[in-house]
Amino acid sequence: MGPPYRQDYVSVNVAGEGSGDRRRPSCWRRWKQLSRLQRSLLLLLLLLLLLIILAHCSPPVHEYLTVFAEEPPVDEMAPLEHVVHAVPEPVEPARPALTGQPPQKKDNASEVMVGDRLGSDKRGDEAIRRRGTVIDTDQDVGGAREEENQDSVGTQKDKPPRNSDAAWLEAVQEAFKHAWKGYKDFAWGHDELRPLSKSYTEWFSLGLTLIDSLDTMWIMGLKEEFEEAKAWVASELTFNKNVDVNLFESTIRILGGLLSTYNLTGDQLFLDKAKDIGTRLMPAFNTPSKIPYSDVNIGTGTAHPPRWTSDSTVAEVASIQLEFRELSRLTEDPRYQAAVAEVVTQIHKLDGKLDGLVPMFINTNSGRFSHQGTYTLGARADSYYEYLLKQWIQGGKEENQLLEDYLQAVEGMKRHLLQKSSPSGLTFVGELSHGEFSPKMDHLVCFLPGTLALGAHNGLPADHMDLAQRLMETCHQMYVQMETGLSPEIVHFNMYQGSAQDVNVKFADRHNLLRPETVESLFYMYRFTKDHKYREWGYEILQNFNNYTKVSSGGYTSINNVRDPDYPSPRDKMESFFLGETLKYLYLLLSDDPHLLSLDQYVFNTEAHPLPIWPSSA
Ligand code: DMJ
Repeated sequence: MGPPYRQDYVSVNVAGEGSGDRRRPSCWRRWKQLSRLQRSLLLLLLLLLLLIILAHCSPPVHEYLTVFAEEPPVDEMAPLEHVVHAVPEPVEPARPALTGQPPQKKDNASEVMVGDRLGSDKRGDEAIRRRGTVIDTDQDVGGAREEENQDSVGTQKDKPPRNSDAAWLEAVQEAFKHAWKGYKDFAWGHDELRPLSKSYTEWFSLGLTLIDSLDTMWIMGLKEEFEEAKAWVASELTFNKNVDVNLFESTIRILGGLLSTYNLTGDQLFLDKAKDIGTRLMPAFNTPSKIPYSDVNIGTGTAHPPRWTSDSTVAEVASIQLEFRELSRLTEDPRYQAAVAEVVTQIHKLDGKLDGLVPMFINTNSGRFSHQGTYTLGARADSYYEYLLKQWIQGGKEENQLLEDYLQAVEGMKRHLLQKSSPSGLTFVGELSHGEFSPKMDHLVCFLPGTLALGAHNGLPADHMDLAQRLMETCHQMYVQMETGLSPEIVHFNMYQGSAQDVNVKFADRHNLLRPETVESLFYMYRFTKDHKYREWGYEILQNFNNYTKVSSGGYTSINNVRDPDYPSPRDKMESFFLGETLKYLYLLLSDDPHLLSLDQYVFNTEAHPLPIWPSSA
């Protein structure tokens, strides 16, 4: 019998393992002694354990499972005329209270670092770090060191200073200057800023943000910035380019922006440029039906529909009228106005409307509505309604056909799309699809309170104003019920008695693109009612843009998740309408000067560019 140590040595070699781990052989031996069933069970247990750990570490999966489990019961109480379309996808519950108070941030809402579990983002060599009130792009990846501005972390430090017009105006100006700084430093002359990557995106390659911002700078009295931008328009802006542009987007942002700036400044440069782009857009109307194509090449003068269809969007073909009509008035060339009037006249006569409500698509060959049966005040139809009223106002309230179509559409909306939520009874505008009602409301629909109020101000029925007030409250709730105090792109309202909260938000709808519609309506509501709550609501929204979308090196960014104040997940894009519309409406709302662009003298296009109401011909 040999000595005991020899036995140990032998056992290591028999196990066939390396010599570095003396415990292994005995574990392995125990494992081998287990039956096949025992081994399978153990492996299964390990796998389960791994899955549980993963679910806890990965917020999207974890949240998805939780929220899906909280899905409200499907339809118990259908509205009178239509079957309620059940919400088919998982939704996130909203904050239950309807207090109107700004949401409280969590105490630990301090910062989000690159590489942490809440969602990291790294572009190039930069770390993107959110530090309470700004998204900081200036730290490197390993830069987890604490910064000096800890006092601003995770606090609602900016409460509305009541009745302080000067402070409010300064706050909007500061926001604009910060947005402009980002654009100037990293995207000058390009279409849109990517504030996190300190670069830009091109859409039409026409300096979209710069043109969209011109009149905002003029209105805010930012002369230096305006002059710099004007110099770029004079020396760099050319429309003689082989690029495809979208007729609607280039009309409302570029043509509208140039016409508005011409009207405000009287500078011929802007009218010349407006005439140039307006003329280059005209080939879009050369279609069999005279309903324009969606896209035009402004260099070659050829127009075409999208690759996959010969349809155009109703909102797009019916929301270019204010601009082309104004171009005709200023140039005394009737061709522009005639082209857009033809579209309105044709839509007026078309079958397929539901009590004044229009479908979302129209065919450029046949001139008829296509994909009929869906009615919404949101995307693809929204500004059709807005422009019926605004053309009527622009033209001195003489074009009765426009008024009739508008009034009929409001009645149609009240009859088919208006509902109340549960438990709080918020009035909202849903959608109808082939007879089924869906309690879905886009943030885009929040233009409606302002438009209804504008109509009432111009002599339309007083109940339009009542409805405007109720819808304004709803749009406000779409902000205050979110953890960031910023609205998502789309909400779904609960209509079932016993619901715990009024608003649900699907995962895919949690983004905020810095859109203007709610602050736009707040501006109208305040002008017409003088109720200061509307200004306070607007100021809160501004603060929340500052808290969750401001990028330290300049600019603001769209975000992916309005429900996560710890990491709203920046998208790295500043839309031109943030400067053209959102900040302009905030400035007008907070200025409290009814003579600054009086609503009895100006009508705003759908991109917030003010155009004059035409002098009466009488
Ligand atoms: C803008 O371009 C216009 O307001 C348009 O009518 C809708 N979409 C954006 C803003 O949300």
